[in-house]
Amino acid sequence: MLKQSLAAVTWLCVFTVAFVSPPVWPQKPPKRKTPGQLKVAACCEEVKELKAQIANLSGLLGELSQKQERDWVSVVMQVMELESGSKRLEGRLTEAEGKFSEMTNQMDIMQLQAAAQTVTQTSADAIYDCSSLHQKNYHISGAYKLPPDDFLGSPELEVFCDMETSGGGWTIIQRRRSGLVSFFQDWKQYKLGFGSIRGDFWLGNEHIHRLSQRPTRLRVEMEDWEGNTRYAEYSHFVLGDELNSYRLFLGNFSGNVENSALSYHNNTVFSTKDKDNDNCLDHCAQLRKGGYWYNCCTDSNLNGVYYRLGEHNKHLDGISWYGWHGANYSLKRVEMKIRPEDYKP
Ligand SMILES: *[C@@H]1O[C@H](CO)[C@@H](O)[C@H](O)[C@H]1NC(C)=O
Ligand SMILES: *[C@@H]1O[C@H](CO)[C@@H](O)[C@H](O)[C@H]1NC(C)=O
Ligand SMILES: *[C@@H]1O[C@H](CO)[C@@H](O)[C@H](O)[C@H]1NC(C)=O
Ligand SMILES: *[C@@H]1O[C@H](CO)[C@@H](O)[C@H](O)[C@H]1NC(C)=O
Ligand SMILES: [Ca+2]
Repeated sequence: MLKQSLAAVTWLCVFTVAFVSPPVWPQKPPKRKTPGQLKVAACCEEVKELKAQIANLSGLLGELSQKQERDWVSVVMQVMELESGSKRLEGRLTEAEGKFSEMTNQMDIMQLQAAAQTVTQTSADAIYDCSSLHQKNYHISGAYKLPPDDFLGSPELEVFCDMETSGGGWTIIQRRRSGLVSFFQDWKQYKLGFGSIRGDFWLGNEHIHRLSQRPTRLRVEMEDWEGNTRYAEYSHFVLGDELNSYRLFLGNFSGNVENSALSYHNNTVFSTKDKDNDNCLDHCAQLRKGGYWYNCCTDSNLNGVYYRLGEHNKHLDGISWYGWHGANYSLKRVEMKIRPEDYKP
């Protein structure tokens, strides 16, 4: 519709330019009228009428193009309004996320480029994770940027370090606390990681696999809506590689919460909404709306849907730990973190 009108206007323009506008090429202006020209002007009433018609037409054209412009402007305005609307929303989300981060951590990202330059190419010296940062006297919890390391084959990676809990040195691999990030993601997203490092995120199965290649400890911390906290720790945490569908292996348990909620998932592989690797006829990732080591299906669902207070005890696909609050209780906060087994604070 718009296109057609535009084409019509274009035609009118061509017409008008051809017949109304004086030629633009240089021309000697006639100094005085010759008798022949005078004769033509005097005799041709037809020319006058033609001129009037053309004037009418160009008037019409003007009107038309004005209307076009109005339409166009209103379309542009609408688009801009839509855009600013979605920007506002996005802004509000970012703001909320930002406030959350501010409340819970006061630290800024520390650029470690300088440190990277001084590192010699030995694995003992390399900045591998938050535990190596702790050894280099970075003792403040917060977001850090790990430099890429050719020797270890590790890429640049933004991590969040817990430098306080039971000696610190923990690299956080999962966090739920704001509910602003959906964890109903596909295989690729879980592989590469998603979310925001100061808010809710999954570090990425590839990274977790790489970081767990030396003897590693897993710690899971949870908080319910009444403010009670629990933790579970597992020695010899291993995440297999992608060929092994990121199989989970857990060693010995310690902690102050019932253990089977996670050990039920021991020795099972990872499933997402687009990859059903579970031990069930059902498609657990679809049912529980997350990516996880689904067995048949869950005794815990730490990557489930974030439900807020008031909604948190009505759903089976929430962030649950069956042995603590049961299947229908979605927790308020969860953090999963890892550090080397031989770590000494
Ligand atoms: C110019 O247009 C008006 C109406 O818009 C019409 O009445 C008039 O006859 C037209 N004149 C010519 C020369 O076509
Ligand atoms: C678990 O603990 C037992 C006894 O403390 C020990 O022998 C065993 O090696 C541990 N297993 C793992 C996987 O850490
Ligand atoms: C996980 O399974 C292995 C054997 O496959 C077992 O040795 C280990 O104790 C199990 N871990 C837990 C926490 O149940
Ligand atoms: C969980 O909720 C479902 C349906 O909402 C209900 O059928 C089930 O009994 C509940 N389970 C528990 C343990 O509360
Ligand atoms: Ca299945």
